[in-house]
Amino acid sequence: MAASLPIPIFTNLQDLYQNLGTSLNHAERWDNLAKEFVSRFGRKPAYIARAPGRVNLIGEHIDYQLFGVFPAAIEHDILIACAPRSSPEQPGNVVADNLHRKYTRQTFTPTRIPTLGPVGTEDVPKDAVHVEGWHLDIDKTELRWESYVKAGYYGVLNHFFAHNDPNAHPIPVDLLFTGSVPAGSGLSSSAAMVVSSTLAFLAVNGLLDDNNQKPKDVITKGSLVQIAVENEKRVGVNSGGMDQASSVISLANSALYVSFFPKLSAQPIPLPGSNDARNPGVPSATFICANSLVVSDKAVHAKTRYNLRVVETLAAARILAVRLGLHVGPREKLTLRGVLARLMGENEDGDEVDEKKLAEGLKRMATEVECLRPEGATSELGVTLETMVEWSGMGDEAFKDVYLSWVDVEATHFQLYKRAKHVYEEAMRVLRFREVCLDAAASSTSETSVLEALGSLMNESQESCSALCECTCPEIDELTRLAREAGAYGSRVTGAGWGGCTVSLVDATQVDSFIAKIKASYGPYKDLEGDALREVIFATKPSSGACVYKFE
Ligand code: NG1
Ligand code: MG
Repeated sequence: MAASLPIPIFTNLQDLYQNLGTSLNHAERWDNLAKEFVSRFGRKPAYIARAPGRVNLIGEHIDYQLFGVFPAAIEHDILIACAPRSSPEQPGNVVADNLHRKYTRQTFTPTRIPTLGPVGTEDVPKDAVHVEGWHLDIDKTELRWESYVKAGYYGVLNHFFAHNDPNAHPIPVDLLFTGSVPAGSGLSSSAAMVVSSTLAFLAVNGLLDDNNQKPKDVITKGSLVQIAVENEKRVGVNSGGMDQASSVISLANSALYVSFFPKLSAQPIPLPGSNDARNPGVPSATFICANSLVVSDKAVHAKTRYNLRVVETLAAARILAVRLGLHVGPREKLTLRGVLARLMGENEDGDEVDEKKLAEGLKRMATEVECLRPEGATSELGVTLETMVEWSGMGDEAFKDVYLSWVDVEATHFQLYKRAKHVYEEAMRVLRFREVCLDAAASSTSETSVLEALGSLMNESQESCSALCECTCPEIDELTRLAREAGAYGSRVTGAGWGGCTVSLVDATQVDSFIAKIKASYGPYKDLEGDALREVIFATKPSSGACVYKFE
């Protein structure tokens, strides 16, 4: 199983580049980072940690409801050169520097606190993030680059240095970052930052070396995903696990089907024609990312956007369960996937998912959600908080405590029907998308009809993201329309949305002409040339997931 494999550690550069399996010239970038590290810190790095961004091909806003998604790691990544520093008087001190001048050098030290005191006391500031025995401040009021570094560090401290051994000290460390994942564009620069930071701290603290580990401590790809998901929540978004899973587990030349129920599992899936890209006449799937250039600031808008979707879908799940007469614990935050499992009598603690049963269940749920349709004059707006509480069958206080106390949301109305319908139908599309890819791989066919089938699922997904999930924006809607006009089989928003990138499915032979057409038709691209244009619209090949290079 892909998730139970260890994190790849390379000591030979040729093996590393081969594993990355991409066409980019890596050598120059890795080499330059190592040289810069020497010039800034006066010694060689001990490791370089790498984590890629990802493009989600299909399955949007459903991972936090525990439905499977279909992303692929991209070639764009974050690299961190790092080395321990011998200054034992400052345990755990971090100097984090960045090749990008915009991100200035940051220094911070986690503080050991003897016992965890009540929040707000002198030892434990109000907004501190608590580690049993350590604390580290993460500024949630504004987006700061080092917050992702701290988030990565937090998990390492929490998992490996939080016990009562006074001799267990994290090592002081120097870090140098470089990144090629565009920030705030839906390609998960945040997950790439958190995963690579987590890996760098694990590496310098000797936690990835075989000889230092007890078997139970071996850090698998799956356990790195779990730590990274928890870590990223520290930055303030209650996300699912798609980004971290694809950044960690992906393999070159394959997309990744990631499912979260009953537990995390991941299956690499080849894309149609991915081995025939240079074979003229054979249609081959190429995915093109195009940035709408609308920046969606998650930190600023989470209350009315991302986190609101999380709350709406959770509330919808409880109400559905109640209406379908299913058991739901008084304080249980049942997911939409959980509702389906209970309806179909699935084993919620088991390992296996009966795929046929899942598909049948999804079909049924897509109609059961009708019971969530709001009525009355203001039904377009959704339902008010009062109605939602009433429908849930819970008391006002209990409802607010379970669904609203842990997350910041701002809304007068809640769209339960639209969101739940989106989730179940989108989950169905993911299964179909996966099936089309698997069938094409099994018969080694890559015909136009295969790309057409995938493309129309992507178009349906875009329509649903726009009309039901309402996570697009006019520019994204326009860009996907232009992409279809320019010959894409399908085009959709990728990632959280409200701006950021689109992903379009194009035949490998059409990439250049497609990009030229979009440049000519999408207003914000008109004045962009050369590198500036390549930064906003580019074809991507599925890349491999996170790894570490160890200097010897
Ligand atoms: P982005 O914003 O693209 O990183 C977010 C979530 C995902 C998933 C998608 C929507 C984070 C870190 N990630 O992705 O888990 O829910 O939105 O499908 O917030
Ligand atoms: Mg992100």
